[in-house]
Formats: sequence, structure tokens, C-alpha cells
Amino acid sequence: MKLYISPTSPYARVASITVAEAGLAGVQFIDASPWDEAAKLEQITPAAKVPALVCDDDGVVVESTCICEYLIARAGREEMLPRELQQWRILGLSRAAMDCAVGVVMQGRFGDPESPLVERWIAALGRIATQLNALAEPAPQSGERLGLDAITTVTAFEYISFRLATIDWQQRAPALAQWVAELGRRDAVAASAPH
Ligand SMILES: N[C@@H](CCC(=O)N[C@@H](CS)C(=O)NCC(=O)O)C(=O)O
Repeated sequence: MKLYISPTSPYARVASITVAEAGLAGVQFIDASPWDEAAKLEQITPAAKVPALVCDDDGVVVESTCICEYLIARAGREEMLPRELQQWRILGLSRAAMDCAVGVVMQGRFGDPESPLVERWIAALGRIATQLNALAEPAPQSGERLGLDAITTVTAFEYISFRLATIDWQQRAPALAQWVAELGRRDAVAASAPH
């Protein structure tokens, strides 16, 4: 299988970490910037976004959530999917944080940095961080696999620190900050840090 990614995309990073945590062998990672190599990506996926997964029969799976669930199923690691309500809540809130953060970055790059949407999404990020702070869990031991919920949380909040460093979510959500820092030290997570 070939996984198309870019080094700064949080959606692509969730898929990359999922491959590593699920222990899936035989996945080839291919860098493709959606902005500088749009033509290359268009030939792979009609959405021209990363991540995109080209399977061995050339079928293509798009959208990070679908890709991760497919990879987890392929690896037979269903324990990485949420089971408890709390894990679903964490996954959903972290996805929402990722969408808000990417939206702010995209407005700054291609839209209007003064747009009311930016203010709205930054405010939402603060509220999401507060809720996740109350849900923060101990990081799993090194022998345990990370679930998709924790993978999404660490990826979303490291992306915010990387691209939107002026947002001080750590001050507002210290338990979340500690959780994200612990998760960030895991091999599969540290190896894919945005750059
Ligand atoms: N909902 C998609 C979002 C993917 C996405 O927006 N990726 C960005 C990079 S962070 C991209 O490729 N953007 C190109 C575009 O929007 O045309 C997913 O979860 O996979």
C-alpha cells in the first residue's frame, strides 16, 4: 500500500502514526504537497488532499478517518478504535480541534486572516481544550498501543503548537498539556513530528 502524506498535515500524520502503532508492514510513505504538487495528487485522488491511501489492488481510500479505520481493520487491531464513551468524546473533540486549527491556518494562507471565522475557531479551540482537559487520561505504557483517540489528540494539539504558537492552550488546559507531552514522547509520535 502507498500512503500519500505531507510532513505538516495533521490529517496525514494521524494516518502515519496509525500505521506505526498498528504495526502494519509494507506501507510505503510518499510525500506529496497538496499545494506544490497538486497535479500529482489529482492523479491519485479526486479530492487532491492528503492523506490518500492507494491499496494493493489500486483502489484508493480517502479521508483520514476512513483511512485509519481501514488500516486498523487490515492490521486486526480493533482495540485501537474507541470503545468507551469517553474515548469517542476525546476522538470527536480532537477532530474538531484539528478542523478549527487547520481552518485558521488556511484562512491565514488563502483567505482573510481578519475573517470572523478565525476569531470563532480560535475561541472554539479554547473551549475544546477546556473540555479535553477534564477528559485527559494517563498515557498508555510503552508496551500498549495508542488508540485512534489519543493519536488524534496529540496530533491536533502538537499541530496547534507548531502552526499557531500564540494560542496558549497549555495554560488553559494543563492536564491536557501534560498528556500531550507524554504522548509526544512515544516513538511513533516523535518520529512524525511536523517539520
Ligand atoms: N477531511 C480530510 C482533510 C484533509 C485535508 O484537508 N488535508 C489538507 C492538508 S492538511 C489538504 O490536503 N488540503 C488540500 C486542499 O484542501 O485542497 C481528512 O480528514 O483527510
